[in-house]
Amino acid sequence: MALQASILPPLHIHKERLQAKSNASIKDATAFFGVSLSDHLKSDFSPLVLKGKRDLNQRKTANGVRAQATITTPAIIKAAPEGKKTLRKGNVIITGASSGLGLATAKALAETGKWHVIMGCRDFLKAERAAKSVGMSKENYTIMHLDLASLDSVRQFVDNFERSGMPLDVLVCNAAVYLPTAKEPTFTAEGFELSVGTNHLGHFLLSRLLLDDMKKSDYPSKRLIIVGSITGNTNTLAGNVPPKANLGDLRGLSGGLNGLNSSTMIDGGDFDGAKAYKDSKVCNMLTMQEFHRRYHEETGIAFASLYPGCIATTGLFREHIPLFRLLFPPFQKYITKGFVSEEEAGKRLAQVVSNPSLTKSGVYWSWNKESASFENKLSQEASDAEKARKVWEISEKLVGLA
Ligand code: LMG
Ligand code: NDP
Ligand code: PMR
Repeated sequence: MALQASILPPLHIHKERLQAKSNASIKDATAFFGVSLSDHLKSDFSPLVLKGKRDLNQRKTANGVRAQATITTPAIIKAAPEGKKTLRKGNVIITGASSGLGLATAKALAETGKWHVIMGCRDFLKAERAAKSVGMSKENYTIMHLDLASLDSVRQFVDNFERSGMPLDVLVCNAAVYLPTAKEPTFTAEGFELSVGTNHLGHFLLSRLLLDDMKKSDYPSKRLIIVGSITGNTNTLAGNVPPKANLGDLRGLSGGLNGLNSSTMIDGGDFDGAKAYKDSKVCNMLTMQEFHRRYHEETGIAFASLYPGCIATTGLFREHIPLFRLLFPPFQKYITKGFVSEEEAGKRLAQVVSNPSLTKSGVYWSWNKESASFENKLSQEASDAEKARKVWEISEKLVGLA
């Protein structure tokens, strides 16, 4: 055991992890980093990580933005003795990692030293500054340009990622826009209403295209995570604050949400920015479950969604009126008590990425007052399998996959 201890990195079991363990069932109490300790001991561990550098500076993205990305590729090292595989860093793509939850998660994962974070962001400079501001060190992240409001950009991102040669182990669909005060709809490059177009359709194409990359990865615990929310779930108080999420019979989605020959809203109603956001979160949670039904058995990938808590201080509320931005954090802190800091929420999402006790697929994770994770129940609409299938089929037509 002395030898084992000397060749293994130290185990950092955080408070939340311990609490999570008390709640969720775990197979191996000593497991860490997505690999059970017993598996880990079977493989040779090398602290060396080979790095291949490729400069993708000046690659032109589809929407005309010159994306700069210096790719640092953590190689898969095959250890010489007995040709056994050596544990390598995990590679995780996080969309919208330039602020809020995405940034806090990137930071939490990067500082473990066990993850290389690919930050999929629409604003390269902002992302670079954000990574620096939270003290992420260069070898732990790569920024790649991604504008989810453009399907060409999504395809270009996937192309760039594949050219980098990095394996893909975990994908986190986190980015979102929320336009509660918009009187008129705005649109993505392809003409979809912006909230559903970005939050759902952009991620839908991204995750479908990256699924093949994930299938190829040899990582022991592969996960595809789509961030959901309480406000899309009408089985909660928060989900009953008007306007409520409701996808109706999907007539607007079928029509392409373009406001020309169809409504901009999924249910065919009049434009409402707050409702469009909540509807998009329902689509996120339905998509996760449909992925699970279609691909979990075949690929072993764990598909999950989560509500990380109310992170009332993030950029999500940037379009809201100043009075709301002033009152919302104290309201959540002292009245609903649903408030969580960006740091705490980042640790929660990082658990869903890497905690060995959160490997169950098809699950919507939440955390209780003691910050322990539990499997939460989705609303009737957000767990409607027939609706999930329809949203999937319509979405694949809209993004050009079918
Ligand atoms: C929709 O309205 C809009 O229609 C839509 O366009 C979009 O903007 C969307 O989600 C965004 O909102 C939602 C609607 C819900 O409006 C509100 O939520 C507005 C806030 C209503 C609160 C009224 C009180 C305001 C007085 C402020 C005084 C502050 C004092 C409190 C101090 C707190 C800090 C210590 O509206 C409803 O459904 C109303 C239902 C009412 C439920 C009452 C529950 C009581 C909770 C306690 C109230 C605390 C108010 C804090 C306000 C924070 C949010 C601004
Ligand atoms: P932020 O606004 O801080 O973060 C959203 C991120 O998405 C930003 O990095 C933003 O980029 C990025 N983004 C927006 N549009 C695009 C686009 N077209 N292409 C690429 N990236 C884009 O909000 P949060 O951190 O709060 O939100 C993160 C997730 O958490 C969302 O999915 C949200 O629904 C969810 N959530 C948030 C809760 C909360 O209380 N805040 C509660 C429950 C769920 P940029 O920095 O360039 O603007
Ligand atoms: Mg809500 C337990 C009560 C609870 C929780 C956990 C949230 C979360 N909210 C709760 C209650 C209430 N909210 C009540 C009683 C009200 C009426 C005063 C209320 C209002 C409210 C507004 C206006 N809440 C909001 C808004 C927003 O604009 C936010 C939103 O809906 O964005 C889509 C929001 C939120 N409340 C939350 C959370 C997590 C949000 C952010 C939404 C999200 O990220 O999905």
